[in-house]
Amino acid sequence: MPRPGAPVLVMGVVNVTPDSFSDGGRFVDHAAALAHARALIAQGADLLDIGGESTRPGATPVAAAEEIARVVPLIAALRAESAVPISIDTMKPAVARAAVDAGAGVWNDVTALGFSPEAPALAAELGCEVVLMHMQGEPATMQAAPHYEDVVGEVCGFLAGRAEAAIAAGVARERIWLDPGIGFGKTLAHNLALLSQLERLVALDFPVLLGASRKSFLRALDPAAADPVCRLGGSLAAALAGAGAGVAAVRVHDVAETVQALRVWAAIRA
Ligand code: HH2
Repeated sequence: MPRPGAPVLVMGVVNVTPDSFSDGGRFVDHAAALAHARALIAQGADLLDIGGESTRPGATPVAAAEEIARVVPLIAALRAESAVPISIDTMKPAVARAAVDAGAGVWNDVTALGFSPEAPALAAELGCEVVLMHMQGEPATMQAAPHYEDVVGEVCGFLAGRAEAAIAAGVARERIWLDPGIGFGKTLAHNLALLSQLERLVALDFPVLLGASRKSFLRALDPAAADPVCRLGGSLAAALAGAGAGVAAVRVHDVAETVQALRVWAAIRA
C-alpha cells in the first residue's frame, strides 16, 4: 500500500457473509460478491477488504474452512483479472495463509495478531502488510460494558505494543498499519474521543486505517439512521475527520461517494 503523505486511500468493503451488520447476505453468492468487488474497483477503490466472517456485536463465529471457502474463490477470481491490492479481513491464521496464497497482500486483523500465538510469526513468514486493529473484548460481548480510564491513551498504548510484538516476530516495520477499531468495544463517547484525537494515533508514525463507515455510533447521533445504508452522511463526516487528522486510508462501504468527498476535501486543502 502507498504511504501517508499521499492522498487518503479508499478501502472498499466486500463482505462475503450472511450476517454482516450493513450488507449481510447481499454478497454471499460468488457471482454477486465478484460483481460487487468489480463495482467498487470501478468506483475508485484503491484496495478491497474481503471478509468471510462478521465481527459485528453478537456475531456468530465461523469455522476456518467455511471462511476459506467464502473468500478464497473471490480473491483468486479478482487476482486473475485485476491488480487491485486485496486485503483479507480475518483473525484466523489459516484463513490469512490461504488468502495470501490466493493473492491477498494485506492481512487485516481485528485482533491485532492476538487471536492465536502463532499469528505474528505467520504474518512475518507471509511477508504481507498487516493492519493491527484495537478491540476491547470479543465481538460476541464487546458492546456489553466497554470501559476505559483514558480511551485514546489505552488504544494508542495497545497498538504500539502490538506493533512492537509484530516487529519482534519479524514483521517489517514499514508493513504495519494501525486502526483504532471504531465500534469495537466502545461507547459513543469512546468513539468520539478517538475520532477527535486521531492525531495521537497518527503520531505513532505508522499509517493509520480508519473504519467508521455505517457504524452504530452514527445512529446514536441520528436516530433516523436506523438502517445502516442511511448512514452515508455520517460516514462521510467521519472519513473527512480522519483525512484532516492525517489517516492514510479509510475503510468504507460507499466507495464512489467517499472518493468524491475526499477529492473535494483535497482540492480545498491544496
Ligand atoms: N470494521 C469491521 C470489520 N473489519 N477492520 C478494520 N481494520 N477496521 C474496522 O473498523 C473494521 C474492520 C466491521 O464492519 P463490516 O465488515 O462492514 O461488518 P461485519 O463485521 O459485520 O462484517
